[in-house]
Amino acid sequence: MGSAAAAGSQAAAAGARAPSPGLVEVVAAPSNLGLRPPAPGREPGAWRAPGVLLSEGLDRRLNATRIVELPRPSYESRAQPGTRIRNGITIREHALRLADAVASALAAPRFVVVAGGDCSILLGCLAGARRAGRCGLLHVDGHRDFYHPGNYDAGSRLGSAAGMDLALATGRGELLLTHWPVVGKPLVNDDDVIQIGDREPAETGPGSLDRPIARWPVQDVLRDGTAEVAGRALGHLRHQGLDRVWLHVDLDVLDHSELPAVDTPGSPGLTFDQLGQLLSPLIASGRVAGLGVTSYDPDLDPAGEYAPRIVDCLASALATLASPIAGKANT
Ligand SMILES: [Mn+2]
Repeated sequence: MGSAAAAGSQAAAAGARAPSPGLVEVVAAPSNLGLRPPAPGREPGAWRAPGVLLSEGLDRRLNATRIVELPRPSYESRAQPGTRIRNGITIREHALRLADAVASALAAPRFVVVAGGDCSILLGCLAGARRAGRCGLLHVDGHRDFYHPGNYDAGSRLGSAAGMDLALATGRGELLLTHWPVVGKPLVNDDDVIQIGDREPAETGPGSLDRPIARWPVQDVLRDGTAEVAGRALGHLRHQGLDRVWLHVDLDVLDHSELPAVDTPGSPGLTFDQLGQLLSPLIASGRVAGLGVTSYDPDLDPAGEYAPRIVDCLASALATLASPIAGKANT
């Protein structure tokens, strides 16, 4: 029995409605709404990432059966009325469109890959995935993205949703981005979240993570290995009775020497190979409903040298789903 067939039977045993291998849909979510302007009067280039990844062959490499391209939302640097989150109103509008796209892909059923965009796309991904019931979150990110009015002074500056997406997803912050149609609030319970790969040591202070969110920082992944941490994460999902999760991958979990073309690069971090090795068993478990990839900024990659490596990494992580041979093995 191949690994994809094994993954399929595990998912069936767990009661998940898993798509057949090979049925991948790509949703392009060209948002840069959650980021600060890189310079006065300029807007972040993360909105270009889906187009660049598609032109590098992302859909072909994933053997995607369908591509849905959402319109590019318009970015405003100034505050919008009634919110202390930059582009808050537009983020909600974009997230609702994204949620529709994700929900229909999952209902098909297809495995959905959402190409962002900045981390604020997590909200639309979860809002769509949750319409079909309980769905946990594997948040693989170089940062915890956990700023909320309980741990920083929201009055002092306009907030960036890309630094608060995990807080918003767990119901912390403005109602504008925490309460969603069909689902209500929160998009995901703390108990149903696993954070992997952040390099932030502080357990208190601005952006600190509340218990009981499970967390393995990047230092653990580098010390114990990707297979060990993936195994712990899957053990936690089994323990929680979670047979369905959304996988959020912020590419800033990579070391800045591997991928400098993100809004907030850092170190230590993973290599592309390590990221693929971490994600692969998670996806092969059959518990992952879909994946969102965020933070690549083509404006910071003028020679276009990193897009092929991102596509390679995703293709390797998703190999058990994308391979037509794996599909035949399952029939
Ligand atoms: Mn992030």
